[in-house]
Amino acid sequence: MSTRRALLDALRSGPVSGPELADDLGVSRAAVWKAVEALREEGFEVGSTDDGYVAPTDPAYCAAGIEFGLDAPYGVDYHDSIPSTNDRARRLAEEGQSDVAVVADEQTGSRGRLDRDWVAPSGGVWVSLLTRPKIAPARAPLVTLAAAVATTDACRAAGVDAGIKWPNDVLLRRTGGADPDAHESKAAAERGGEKLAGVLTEMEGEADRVSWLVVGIGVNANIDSEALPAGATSLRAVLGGDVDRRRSVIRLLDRLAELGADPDAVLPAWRERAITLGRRVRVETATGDVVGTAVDVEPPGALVIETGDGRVSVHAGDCDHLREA
Ligand code: BT5
Repeated sequence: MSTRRALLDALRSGPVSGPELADDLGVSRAAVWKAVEALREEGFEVGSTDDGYVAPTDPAYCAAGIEFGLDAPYGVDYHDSIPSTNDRARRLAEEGQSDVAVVADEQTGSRGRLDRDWVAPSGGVWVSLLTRPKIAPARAPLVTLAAAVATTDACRAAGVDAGIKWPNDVLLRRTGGADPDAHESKAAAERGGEKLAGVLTEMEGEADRVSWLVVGIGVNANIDSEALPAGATSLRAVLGGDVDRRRSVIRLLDRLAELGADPDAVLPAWRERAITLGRRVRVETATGDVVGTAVDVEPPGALVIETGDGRVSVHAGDCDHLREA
């Protein structure tokens, strides 16, 4: 383990003295001091007390700040501004890396699915996790569902009532009322609610084995809704104040790691958080529209729709929630 990471881990359980850490790691005191200085330069304000070095009470949103609170075994690659965290993660994959979370404050060329643009100004949680799961490519949709679950849980922990629209949109859940569509834009109404977050999964692999997988998650966190496209909202807009992005991204990554280790938990968790199930939907697929009532999601992530002509399983497509007939 690097001195930097060991220092961050040691700081989690209270003050740690330089000599103690140098002894534990078998490195020089100068090396420990250098690591402390490097963390400070990164924006992670390590304090010095009589008992040793202490962690900042409110760590900054930076690589060290995120790694400091993270239980999951991921390194963090942080950028103030980058074209796309997914593109950066893909490049790291090509270099042979794994278990890295690329995080940015702002993205200038981020992507949605099917090469659509994703608006990602400063203030969002823009993160792409690179892993090399030992699964067949056909099982990869499960990772997208897991990402939607983890994102929903992070939004809920921040105090926002989020739910999932198949397959990967995290929306603000409607709170009922006579005409639930009355206060929403047309775009949001067609989508089934205002969009808080989206997921873009990309991978490379052979027929039977994924080589690398990048799951990119964009959460509109501390962003004004005016800066977002029609039909989108943000945690700030809903809460009337800002969330601790550091905490949110840590929750997100830890939850993803948890679900990655327990794939059987993903579908039940997804079903529990779904807004789509029980709704009338129209899914635009490559071979035409499927209209009916969404009744289930089945492995590895297909939506089961009850149509006039029986049940149809849809594996990919854009899903609109329709008004009840
Ligand atoms: C998605 O695509 O929802 C996946 C978005 C993934 C973004 C993350 S951010 C970190 C990582 N790095 C990347 O470069 N990408 C990932 P899709 O379902 O195709 O939705 C895209 C559509 O949502 C656009 O065509 C817009 O209509 C709308 N949109 C764009 N930006 C948005 C935003 N910030 N919030 C809500 N909706 C948005």
